[in-house]
Amino acid sequence: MSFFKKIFNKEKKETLDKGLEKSKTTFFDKLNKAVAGKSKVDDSVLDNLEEILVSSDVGVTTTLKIIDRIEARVAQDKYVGTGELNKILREEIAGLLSEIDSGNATDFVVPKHTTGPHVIMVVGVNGVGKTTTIGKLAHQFKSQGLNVVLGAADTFRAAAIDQLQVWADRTGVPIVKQEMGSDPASVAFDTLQSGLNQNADVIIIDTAGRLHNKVNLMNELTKVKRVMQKVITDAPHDVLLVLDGSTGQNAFEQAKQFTAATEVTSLAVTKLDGTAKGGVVIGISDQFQIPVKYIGVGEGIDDLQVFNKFEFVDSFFK
Ligand SMILES: Nc1nc2c(ncn2[C@@H]2O[C@H](COP(=O)(O)OP(=O)(O)OP(=O)(O)O)[C@@H](O)[C@H]2O)c(=O)[nH]1
Ligand SMILES: [Mg+2]
Repeated sequence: MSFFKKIFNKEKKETLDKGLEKSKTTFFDKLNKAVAGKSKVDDSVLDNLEEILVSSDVGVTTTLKIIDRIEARVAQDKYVGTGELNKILREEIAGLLSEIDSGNATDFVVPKHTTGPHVIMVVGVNGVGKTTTIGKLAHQFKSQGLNVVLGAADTFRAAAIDQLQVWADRTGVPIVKQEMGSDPASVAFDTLQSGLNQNADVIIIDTAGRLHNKVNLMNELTKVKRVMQKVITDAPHDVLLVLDGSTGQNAFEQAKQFTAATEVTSLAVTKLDGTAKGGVVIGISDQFQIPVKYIGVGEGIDDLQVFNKFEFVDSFFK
C-alpha cells in the first residue's frame, strides 16, 4: 500500500469515526449504565444489552443473533467480565457480518461492460439523499479520471433538476436534462445516448422519490428501466436504493418495500453523521441480501464512503 493511500485511508477512517460519534456515544452511555456496578456478564446484563441493541436500531432479528452469539460465548467461558463486553460485541458483530460475502470493498469501482458505459439508476423516497449521493459519486469517479454523465430523470420538481445541475457544475461533469414535468424515461433515454456518444465510463440517473402514489412511482421506475434498455441492452447495471440512516427502522421498512416492488442491486445508507441510529447499518447489512455499497457521513462532497463492514464495526466499537 502506497504512502498516499495510507494517508487517504486514515482520513477516511477519521471521517467515519467522527460521523459515528453520536451513535457511539449514545450506545456506550446506555451500555455503561447497564453494566454499572456489575462485574460479570449475566442474564440481566444480556437482557439490557438486547434492549440497547434494539433501541440503537440494529433491528430485532439481528439483535437476537448477536445476543445468541454472546450467550454461547458466556456459557463457554463461564466467567466473562463486563469490562470485556465491548471487545466481545465487536468480535461477535464482525463475526456475524463476515458471514455475508459483501461489504469488503475499499474503493469506488466502476465495472466495464462490452455494451457501453456502466449505468447506475438511483432510487429511493424523497429527501433520503439521492441527488447528494449522485454528486458525491460523480466526484469520486471523476477524481479517478473517469468520464461521468448525469441524467436528471427526477422531473417532478424544477428544483430537483437545478440541484443536480449544481452538483454537475461543482464536479465538472456533463448533465442531460429536460423541462420539469417531462417524461423521466425520455430523459434517461437521452442520457444513455449522450453517454454512449461521449464514450462515458459511467452514467448516473437521478429519479424522483415522490409521485402521486407508490404504484405510480414503481411503474415509472419500471418504464425508465425498459426505455434505457433500448439504448444499452443490459442497463441499468446497478439499481442503487438510497436509504436515510437517521430514520432508523423506517429505513428498514423502505428497503423492504422497494426491494419487493422493484429490482434493487445495491444500497446506500446516508446521514449517518449526526444521528444516534448508526446501528441500522449493522442490521441492514445482516438482513438484506442486497449489499450496502456506500454510506453517507456528511453533506460535503467527500462525505461518501465505500462501505466496509470491518472498518465500520471497528469505528463503532473502538
Ligand atoms: N448530514 C448529512 N446530510 C445529508 C447526507 N446525504 C444527504 N444529506 C442532506 O439531505 C438533504 C436531502 O438530500 P437530497 O440529495 O436532496 O435528497 P433526495 O433524495 O435527492 O431528495 P428528493 O430529490 O427531494 O427526493 C440535503 O439537505 C442533503 O444535504 C449525509 O450523508 N449526511
Ligand atoms: Mg433529489
